[in-house]
Amino acid sequence: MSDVASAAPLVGIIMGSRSDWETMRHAAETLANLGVPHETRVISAHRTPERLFDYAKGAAGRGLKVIIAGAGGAAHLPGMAASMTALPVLGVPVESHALKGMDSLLSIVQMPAGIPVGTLAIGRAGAVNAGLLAAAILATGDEALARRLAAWRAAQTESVPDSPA
Ligand code: RP5
Repeated sequence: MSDVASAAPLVGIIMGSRSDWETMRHAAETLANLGVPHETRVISAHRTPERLFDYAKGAAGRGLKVIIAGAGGAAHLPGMAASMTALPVLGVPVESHALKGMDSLLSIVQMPAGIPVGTLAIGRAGAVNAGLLAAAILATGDEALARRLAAWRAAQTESVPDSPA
């Protein structure tokens, strides 16, 4: 088992359905690439509300520092998680079949004042950026992680070609 897999998780990645994994795995892969210990769980605000309650209420006490929550459609998972923890919650709108993720985005982004959710882009871009943002939050208190994040960004810049051909 790698150090990242065996270390106590700092980021909890939760999603409303197993069907969200194709999107949310990009958050997990981003954190793994940066060496950030994380865990993944399927938790539905509507189908498993008690699982959500237990997870959100227990997250800080278990040592988690950030929660990434992805859901599609009537995407209440990020907001409900945020209502039950003081940890930063990052919301990823999963692209829905019916409305292409606009329903997910609007469900997640328009939180009432007082309960913040940091909302990312729809789909893979949002999941990748949620991973990067979670790492950036943790990096404010972790110099080694800050260096890994800076190296990741530098490698990305280096990989962009000068011309399209
Ligand atoms: C939401 O409903 C989930 O987050 C998922 O994006 C969507 C569809 O779920 P399934 O019907 O595929 O389980 O709660």
